[in-house]
Amino acid sequence: QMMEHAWHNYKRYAWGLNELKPISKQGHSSNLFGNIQGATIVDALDTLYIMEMKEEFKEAKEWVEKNLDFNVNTEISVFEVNIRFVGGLLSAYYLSGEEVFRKKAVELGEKLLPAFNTPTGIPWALLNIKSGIGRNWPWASGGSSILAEFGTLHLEFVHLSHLSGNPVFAEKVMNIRKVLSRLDKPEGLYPNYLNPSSGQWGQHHVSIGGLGDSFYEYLLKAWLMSDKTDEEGKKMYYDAVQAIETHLIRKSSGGLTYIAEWKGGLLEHKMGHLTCFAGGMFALGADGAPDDKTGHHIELGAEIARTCHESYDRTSMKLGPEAFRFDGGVEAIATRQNEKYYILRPEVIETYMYMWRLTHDPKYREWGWEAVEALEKHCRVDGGYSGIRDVYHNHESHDDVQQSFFLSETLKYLYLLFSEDDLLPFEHWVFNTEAHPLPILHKDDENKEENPK
Ligand code: DMJ
Repeated sequence: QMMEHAWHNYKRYAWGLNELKPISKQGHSSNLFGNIQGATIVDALDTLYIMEMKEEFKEAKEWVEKNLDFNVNTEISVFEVNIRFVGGLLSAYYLSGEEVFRKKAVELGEKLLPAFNTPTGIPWALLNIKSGIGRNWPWASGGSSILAEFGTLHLEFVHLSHLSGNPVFAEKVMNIRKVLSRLDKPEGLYPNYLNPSSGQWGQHHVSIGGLGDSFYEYLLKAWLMSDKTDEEGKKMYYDAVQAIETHLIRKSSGGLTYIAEWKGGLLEHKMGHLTCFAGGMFALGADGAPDDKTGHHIELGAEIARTCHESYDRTSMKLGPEAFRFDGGVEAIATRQNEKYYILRPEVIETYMYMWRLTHDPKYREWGWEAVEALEKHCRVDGGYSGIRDVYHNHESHDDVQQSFFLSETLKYLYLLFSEDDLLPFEHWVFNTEAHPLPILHKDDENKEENPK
């Protein structure tokens, strides 16, 4: 019902545009996608499919066939377009088998290739998909590319090669790996900024939240998606987790485990909502953890889930802030006004979903249900769902944006949290960072294709 409300209002007020403004009941455009249109449609395709909203899936598919157009003179974020559009199209293809999605995914992948034309092959953040001219965000440490952006192309690009028969996509992302694995890492940590021309790190700022997050996620998932054959991805992931544990993970005096940020060797005792995805990641990676550390990684996931739940529970609205702190006498509470907002993000519910699947502890469903009730009470409006400006207030001030990831991630992870484990089982699927399921490329399947008998 929540998906129906989000979708039908998008359809009514913003059909074909990127996102919905649920209060003003009109379209919302973000410059992340330039003039590419229909972000909500493409991001929501697989959610509609999984929820068996057949009519809606059909109309979304028809829109993609007739209107999704990449022949536009526009500058886009390579990362955002990859995770939402390429990821969304790939999942829609794998779930439905409809050729149009495969074709569009490969066509868009080809448009993104000029982003890799840098001296090192580390891609630009921004790309004009007509001219092929790229550049980096002007604010990013002396012209650097961003770890979470260039490190979050791997899964989709491996699938693009798989589906197109063209090895170029996989080669581009394997080269990113090569550049990273050759570089010295301060204390074994990966700074968020890397200059694509010099191949040197920018500012030594390390984060498992914004600017760093999904790079770590994709190391683990690349290994899982390769049917556990990608030993390099595996090693890089577990080595990184080791360094994160040593240098970033701390326990508050009240007993809450959190992941701090690292700035040139100094810790900032702050954790972002984005960082909360790491609970699910640690638990998902527990199985392959070296040195008998499986139980330890599950426990780490459980502790992060508990801390993130506390960040929700300690607000008036029972929805978590964008960032919360463990200093100045507070724990798991936002202290700065500009960190008190909630924009319908999925990471905490994502972690509940992984923890539920991997432990079946009923508290994760209880916590997920608390989030449902809070979303219904505070974010649901006549025209859809809106973010909130301050989750510590008693009265909502809505930000008037229904983010496309609310449909692709937040609602999908909630649905999976309350479904049986055989819906998109982890043995066969990994989720990209926008919650788009991609099939594991099983060793046996490859043999079958090469030698069907
Ligand atoms: C999504 O686009 C993805 O989950 C990304 O990895 C981080 N930001 C948003 C959701 O918060």
